[in-house]
Amino acid sequence: MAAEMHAEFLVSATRAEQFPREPKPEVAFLGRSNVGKSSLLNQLVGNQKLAFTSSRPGCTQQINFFDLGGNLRLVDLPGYGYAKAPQAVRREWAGFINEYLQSREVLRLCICLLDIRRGWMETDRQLREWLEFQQRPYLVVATKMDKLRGIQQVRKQVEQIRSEIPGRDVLAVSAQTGQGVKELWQAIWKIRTSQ
Ligand SMILES: Nc1nc2c(ncn2[C@@H]2O[C@H](COP(=O)(O)OP(=O)(O)O)[C@@H](O)[C@H]2O)c(=O)[nH]1
Ligand SMILES: [Mg+2]
Repeated sequence: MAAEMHAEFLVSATRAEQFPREPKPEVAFLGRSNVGKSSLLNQLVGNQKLAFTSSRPGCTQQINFFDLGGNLRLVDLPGYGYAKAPQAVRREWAGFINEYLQSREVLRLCICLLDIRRGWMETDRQLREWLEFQQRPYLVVATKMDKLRGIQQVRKQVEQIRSEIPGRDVLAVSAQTGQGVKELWQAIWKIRTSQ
């Protein structure tokens, strides 16, 4: 599916006025700096160079919009929880992300990424509470599953993550190997077509 998808970079926004105006459903990728948002986005569309990935945490400060075949937008949000960023910078990022999450009408689904090895961290929980408060649909995705050895380890970590969100599914994926990406597409597509 991903191979046939035509994905295109649209805009890198640093202010809300720069968000695309054309009403298209959006799926946003959220998570800590370095959790693998951009990598997963690239893997989803089968283009390793589309979203800028980096081993240097905290360097994406814009909200990046990508068009997918003209009927869906993927949105790469700046990572939170980068401890080395100065307080004022962190506040500014949080404000910008909040502005998007609070007011973006076309936002259909938030993909919340967790590192499968670490599970929930405090900033992830804050984001989750904020999304629930805002009544935003979200899907928890545990990434970097290739870093774990064996399916037992994966199951154990997924179970651990799921235990904090009763009644919800947790998908395990790897942006490196592509594992779980098909399932993630199905989840995105279900939301996209249900509204
Ligand atoms: N092994 C492995 N490494 C990953 C995976 N996803 C991302 N990475 C690595 O983690 C680092 C941060 O990834 P990036 O996508 O830039 O994270 P972002 O800051 O959340 O956008 C990079 O060095 C990636 O190569 C994954 O699924 N498996
Ligand atoms: Mg990134």
